[in-house]
Amino acid sequence: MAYHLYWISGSPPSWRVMLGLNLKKIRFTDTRFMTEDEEHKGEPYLALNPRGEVPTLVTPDGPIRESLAILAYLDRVKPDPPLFGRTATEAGVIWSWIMDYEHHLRPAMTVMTGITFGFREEMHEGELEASIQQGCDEMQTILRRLKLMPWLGGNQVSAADIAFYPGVQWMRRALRRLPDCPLHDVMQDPALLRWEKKIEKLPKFADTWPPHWREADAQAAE
Ligand SMILES: N[C@@H](CCC(=O)N[C@@H](CS)C(=O)NCC(=O)O)C(=O)O
Repeated sequence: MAYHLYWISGSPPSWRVMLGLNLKKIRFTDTRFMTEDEEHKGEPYLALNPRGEVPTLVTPDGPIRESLAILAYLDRVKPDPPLFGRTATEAGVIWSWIMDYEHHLRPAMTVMTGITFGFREEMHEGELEASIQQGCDEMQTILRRLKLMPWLGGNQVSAADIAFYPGVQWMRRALRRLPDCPLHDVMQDPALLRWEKKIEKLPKFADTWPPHWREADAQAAE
């Protein structure tokens, strides 16, 4: 098989790449690293990804790292359906939404989920609340867009939707532990729910759902 993906369950950038590969109907084999085994921090993986991060996609052209770079690569390898638009305007709009997410919502979301799940400690008082407030503000901007357009980039699914979706699911996960959080209302907006349902109808979507979430939810339901 020409493509091989290294990933960790629940890793948002890994999830993006899986969504992209499936949307393009590109078949791939894969290696799932378990975080606790630290395999991604040792040789030979560091030769593929010097930062020891996932995802890395091994391709006929060599290893490609960084989720957005991998999506851009896939778009050149197989232009249909396009992930970054067909026209200059579409590319500009899609990138604007991606960079908005990367620079504004994702940092807030990383703090919020990090503190909620105990991956990191609160550095200063009120940091969790501040990240939630920023998350609400940024989500409002995205909701205004999703009320106007079916997809973030316009009329077609694009890299903007794929880049954003895993973050939404992480926020939903964190909210289970934050019962009184103001983000609950925002996250119930029909425009967002409609958009998520459309993503979840994309090819092989179910295969991309983090297996450790599936297992944890099945155990909790027993
Ligand atoms: N900017 C990178 C971020 C990659 C990243 O942060 N990966 C995390 C998982 S979400 C990772 O590999 N963490 C393992 C570690 O650094 O030990 C991308 O978009 O691919």
